[in-house]
Amino acid sequence: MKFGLPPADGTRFRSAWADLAGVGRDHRWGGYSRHGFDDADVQLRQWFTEQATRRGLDVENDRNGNVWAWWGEPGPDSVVTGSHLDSVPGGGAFDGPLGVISGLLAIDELKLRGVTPARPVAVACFLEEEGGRFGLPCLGSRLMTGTVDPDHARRLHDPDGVSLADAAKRSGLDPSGMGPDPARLASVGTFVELHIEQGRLLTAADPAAVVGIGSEIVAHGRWRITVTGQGNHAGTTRWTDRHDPMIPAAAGVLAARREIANFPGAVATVGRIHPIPGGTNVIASSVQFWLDARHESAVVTATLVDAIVSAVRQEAAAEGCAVVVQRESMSDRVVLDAGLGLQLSALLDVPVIPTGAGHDAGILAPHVPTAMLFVRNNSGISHAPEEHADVADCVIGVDALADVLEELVK
Ligand code: HGY
Ligand code: MN
Ligand code: MN
Repeated sequence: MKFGLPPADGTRFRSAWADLAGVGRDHRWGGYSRHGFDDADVQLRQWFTEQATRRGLDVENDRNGNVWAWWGEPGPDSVVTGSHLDSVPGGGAFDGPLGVISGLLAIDELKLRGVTPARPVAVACFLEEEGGRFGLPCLGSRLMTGTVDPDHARRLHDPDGVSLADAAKRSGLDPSGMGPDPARLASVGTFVELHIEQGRLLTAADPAAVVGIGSEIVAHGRWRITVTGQGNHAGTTRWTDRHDPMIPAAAGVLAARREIANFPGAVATVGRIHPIPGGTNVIASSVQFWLDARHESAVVTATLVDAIVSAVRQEAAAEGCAVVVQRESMSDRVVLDAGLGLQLSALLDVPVIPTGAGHDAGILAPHVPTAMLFVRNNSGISHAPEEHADVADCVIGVDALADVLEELVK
């Protein structure tokens, strides 16, 4: 970048990347399934701890399942980078791990440049950012910042009925300690998360740009909708006798697509639907499906969800089914630190773009000056096995992060 040495060669990046390539591969769907405290997550945390220790960093596992690697004594003027190691089910390799690996390699870069930080530096890995196992995104950063009740969190369970508390215990973390960690939060002076771009706003802003800076994160939430009908025989139950919960659920899936036309800039998705019992020749007794809705305004997001839910309720009334709607998470729009953004934009001379994806940076932003760097994703595809950033771009991303850290640790 403008100030840095020529980008670090790709060798170190490729080596770190290769370490993770086989961890948590999902042979059913392709891509990766790495979820909070599962075997892949534990293996990735061990890798991170080993990599950090090898660099002489002091590794701390905090009481909320997050891992911190410190260069210098933690203190309120620290500069923290990092991201998450978990994925969505069948997700890509870059969402999360790119930020963690880039943090470690950016520290290498600072040492290669002979930088002696005047402030403590850390690389953080946050627990279960995707919410892929326990259903609540940014679980570790929410626990640390006190934006989720720890008792509620401990009771969250995965599809197999394993609670967060039990999963934490199995991985050696005492769940009774989970909860707000003001001292740790106070030790974060500035947070900068590097992330693969999810979408195509960077390329749209500047087709030649490899790195971008985040300006804001849209409001977004998740709702679990349960439709209950009457289980019955697929072959012998006359149409007039049916109370098929799949019909209102299908109305919800279609309404999610139809209603966004009435809310410009909004998106709504049903990517997960679970009929019970799920037999081919069985009319389901109930159906659970999850709605992911987003818009820069939380009010518009809620209005959009209301419109979708009313379509479900309308169909359920006609089908003689009951509907229960539970909001699983909601994050308001977050504007990232403007001053920091301007400082980094001047330093790196790259585009500034919003994002429709949630991040731990969004959870920390109300508490500490926070910035995001995005690395070019040529296809824009994310949360899918095709998610990809070129090594050359990732190396430039590491160099940009090193420039940012060098600037902030003065
Ligand atoms: O779902 C999201 O927006 C993020 O990728 N966790
Ligand atoms: Mn993600
Ligand atoms: Mn992510």
